[in-house]
Amino acid sequence: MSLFQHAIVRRPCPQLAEGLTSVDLGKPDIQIALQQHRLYIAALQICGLEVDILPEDFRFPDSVFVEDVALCTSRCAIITNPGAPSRNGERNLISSTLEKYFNDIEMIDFPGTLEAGDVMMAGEHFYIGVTGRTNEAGAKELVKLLYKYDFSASLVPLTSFLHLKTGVSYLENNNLLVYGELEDHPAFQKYNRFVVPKEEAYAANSVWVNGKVLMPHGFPKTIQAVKEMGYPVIELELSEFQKVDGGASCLSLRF
Ligand code: CIR
Repeated sequence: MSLFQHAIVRRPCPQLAEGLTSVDLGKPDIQIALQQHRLYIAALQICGLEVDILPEDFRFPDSVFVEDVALCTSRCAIITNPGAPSRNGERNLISSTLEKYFNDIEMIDFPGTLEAGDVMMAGEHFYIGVTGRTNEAGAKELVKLLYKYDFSASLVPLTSFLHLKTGVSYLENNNLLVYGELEDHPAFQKYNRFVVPKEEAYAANSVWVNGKVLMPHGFPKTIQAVKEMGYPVIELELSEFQKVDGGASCLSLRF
């Protein structure tokens, strides 16, 4: 596996409380969110990444979830076409930043929609969730682009998750966290899987960064399982992002 050198994040904006959500955990507090975000950046830096911090954008309440607007691979970057109407304009904010790091930049376009929270990289293979945000046309456009860069890809149709990575995280070395509708999915049987218990569902979205795993604080069984897989864990308070359906991976692009 290759190590990441860079991350891109975007500061949360005061309108974060107007972000899309499917849970009833109250409204995020922007001051606490900013502090949690600073510690998230520090965790990426501890993992050796140089972090490019983009300014908040008050026009887009969900723009802190920068993972959804681009897929960054070792060979190219692909700007997505978010399926949530309130988030679609976020795709226009990222290209100048990506141009600093990538010679090859591709785009997903209508009728295809795609959010990169639906894309999970496992070595040279990419799993693409088909969800309310990523339609089949968008997923197929992405497959074509990935093949162009000598990667492989496959589609994972989903029924209940917001995004694919809501319920599955690849932690390298054949290790996987998996939850809910993906527990018995044939595509993931070949991995060494830890099935995340229902009460810890939020921890199914954890993120491997250069040998360490960034995980939300407060999910002891899953954290213990990841430690037993051999990874140092960095626990992060992400409560304010959880209130608007955001998890550990959503807050950065890593490459
Ligand atoms: C949304 O619904 O789009 C945001 N409130 C949360 C996005 C989370 N992103 C991710 O899982 N990659």
